Amino acid sequence: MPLSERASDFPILAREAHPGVPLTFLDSGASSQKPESVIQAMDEYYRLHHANVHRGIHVLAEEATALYEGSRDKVQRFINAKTRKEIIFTRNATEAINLVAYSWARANLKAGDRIVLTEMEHHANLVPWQILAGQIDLSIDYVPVTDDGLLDQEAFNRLLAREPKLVAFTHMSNVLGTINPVESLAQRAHAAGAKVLVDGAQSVPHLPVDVQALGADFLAFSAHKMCGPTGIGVLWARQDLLEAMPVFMGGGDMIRKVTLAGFKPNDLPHKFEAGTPAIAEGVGLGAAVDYLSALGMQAVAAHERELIAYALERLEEVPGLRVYGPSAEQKGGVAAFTLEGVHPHDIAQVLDRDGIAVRAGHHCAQPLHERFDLAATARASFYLYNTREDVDRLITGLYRVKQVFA
Ligand code: 7TS
Repeated sequence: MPLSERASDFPILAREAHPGVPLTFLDSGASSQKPESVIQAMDEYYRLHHANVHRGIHVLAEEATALYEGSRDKVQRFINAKTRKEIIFTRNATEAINLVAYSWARANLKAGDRIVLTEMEHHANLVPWQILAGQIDLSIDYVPVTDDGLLDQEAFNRLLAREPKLVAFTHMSNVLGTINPVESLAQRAHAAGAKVLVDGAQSVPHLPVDVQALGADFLAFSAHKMCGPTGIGVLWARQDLLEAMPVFMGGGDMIRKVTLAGFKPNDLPHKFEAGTPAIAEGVGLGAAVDYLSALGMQAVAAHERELIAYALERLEEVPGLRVYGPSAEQKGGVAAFTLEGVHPHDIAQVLDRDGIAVRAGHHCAQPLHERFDLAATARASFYLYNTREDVDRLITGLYRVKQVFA
């Protein structure tokens, strides 16, 4: 079955947006929809297998543990991590980045140290570092974004000369769609002596990601943007770094032994997973990985490349419309745009009347919007289940927006 027919795997895509109005879902950058197989896996888990994990000696506890830990193996294979010990389950990408800021950074950075971020980051990869910088007196340098929506490579090299301890950047911008050259950035950062954190929230769902090829030290992503449930995300990190990092949250499961005098942390990956985890969500993430793996991430990426090229071509036809970010070859399936004389929220509201779901606002990237002198954009973001017909409906909808505000 070609990817363009995969919408039928997603029950929600068959519903109407409003009575008699079909749904055109173009907001997968915020969160993707879920295929039947993921919904079924979570339903079945609760109907047949639920118990707490890692502790019981009864049949349900063993089944729940096998399912939950089985998902960790699936994630390991999906991103080609060397060992399952490198897969830490968190609540989402945000928590994964915060884990690195609280554990690795507090143990390894000191007052006066520098870190490098970029102007195109989601707030999730800005605020944790700003909090930390305030607490231990770090300096943050930001790689500027060019008018084309790319990272300024010369500026990146200049900032590396200041010998930062950490360089953290997104693999793919959730606004511009820019796909950053991670291998090259990571290589240069390492040569300058920095550790590298990659925000994979937008890349892992849409592109083949091989952590060994990427050459980073940390990678954060969320299940809910990759056909999985909300409530679970992943921090991948190199085993040696995780072994050396101090524990983050304390409680059950993350310990090997506790006495009144103190505790001994558990082995990886449990060392960083305090308390009862999101078990059903873990199972759902495993099913999502199965679903994406069966389609093949090369195929998913190729489908979205084709779709964004078509979308950019059609959007350019609309008078007064401006799309931000690079050309289709350097971009994932995201188009953030403005329409002359119409506020982005009004665009989204009028499109919604036609059942077309787009996001409007700053998309948790306020500094990036400021860089382009914008308060907000409207954003259409595509996934494997979107089609050229969805793009056509968006264009028709935009002409209607123009009519309403003419
Ligand atoms: N990093 C990037 C690049 C993102 O796009 C997002 C979420 C996050 C981090 C945070 O992910 P979370 O699952 O921890 O919340 N981006 C969006 C978006 O573009 N619209 O809604 C959420």
